[in-house]
Amino acid sequence: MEMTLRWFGKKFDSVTLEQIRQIPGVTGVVTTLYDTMPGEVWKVEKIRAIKKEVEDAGLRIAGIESVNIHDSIKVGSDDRDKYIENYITTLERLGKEKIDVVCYNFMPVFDWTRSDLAKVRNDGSTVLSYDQELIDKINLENLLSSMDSKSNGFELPGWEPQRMARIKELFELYRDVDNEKLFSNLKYFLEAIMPTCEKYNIKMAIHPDDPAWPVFGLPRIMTCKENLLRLVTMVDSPCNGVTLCTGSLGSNPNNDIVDIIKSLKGKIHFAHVRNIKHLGKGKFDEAAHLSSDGSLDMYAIMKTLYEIGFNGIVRPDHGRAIWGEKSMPGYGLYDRALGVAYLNGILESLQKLGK
Ligand code: DNO
Repeated sequence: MEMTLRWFGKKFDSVTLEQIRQIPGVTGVVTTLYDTMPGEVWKVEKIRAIKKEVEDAGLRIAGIESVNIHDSIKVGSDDRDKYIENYITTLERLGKEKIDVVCYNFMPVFDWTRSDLAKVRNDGSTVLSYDQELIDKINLENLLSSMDSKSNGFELPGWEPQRMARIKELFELYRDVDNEKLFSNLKYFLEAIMPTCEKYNIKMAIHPDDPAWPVFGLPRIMTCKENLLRLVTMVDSPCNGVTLCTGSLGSNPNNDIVDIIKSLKGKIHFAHVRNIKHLGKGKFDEAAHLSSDGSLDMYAIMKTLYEIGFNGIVRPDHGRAIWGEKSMPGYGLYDRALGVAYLNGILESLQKLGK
């Protein structure tokens, strides 16, 4: 496994490459061209520039998170082929630069959703949290303004203002899209891009829906073992795989993460490993990575990844905001670095015990 950290680029991240370089065991970052819009073809010069910047700092781009999918592709509208062509061009350009893992999601309208970006815990740290009851009560405008007011001034991935300005129009677009339609649009997209992925050995890693159930009446399909297996079998290619995100799948206590990892053997291209604390139905707080701080068994998760021979990229995921750090919510340096140290400790013992 290669330990990485997510990095949003100099302009958007409070964490620097120099800091990331000093976290023991981290050799790469996963990043994106954060100022490109879904559907846009990525410029070769921009790809090369960010690659150089990362390499000059002694790291490598281990993957892209994310190349976002244009809504026309998700909805299956008449102009989708144009956007798929653009996506393929971007993939070719990444492939030529030897960037070979691409994380993406197929969530309608919203990427991840939370009801609070800075819930204060007993230890004084703050975390992202979700409460379905609050979400049900809140109207969209209020949600958007609360996301904005607690984001420490950072633009949140998936909640970019340009996108949120079109929120009503986006809801309208998805009016006739149900789970089956979404699955068939995903299949159409994957079938179109797989030849290019295979040519450059680019591993597509779909991110599960977060939380792992429908929100705001919108369909959501990447929520459980059955649907993830449907995804990996419906388009049969070694490049069609998943991002195993423990926090997203783990938001639903019915998802048995260890079992999901075993059933996806060979299909996991990227792992996001984080812990959450279940607080009741449809309610959870994010937690420190340590197993005892939340509801997930992080040792069992890492052990299963190790045992199925997963040797792809892994990253700690959302951390708490600690020690006074002001960052993009979930993406500070300190708690994610603690997460790396902890996950590396588990890995070292697994490797030594495994010999
Ligand atoms: C949130 C992230 C997601 C993820 C995308 C992948 O913090 O886990 O935004 O990057 O869903 O496309």
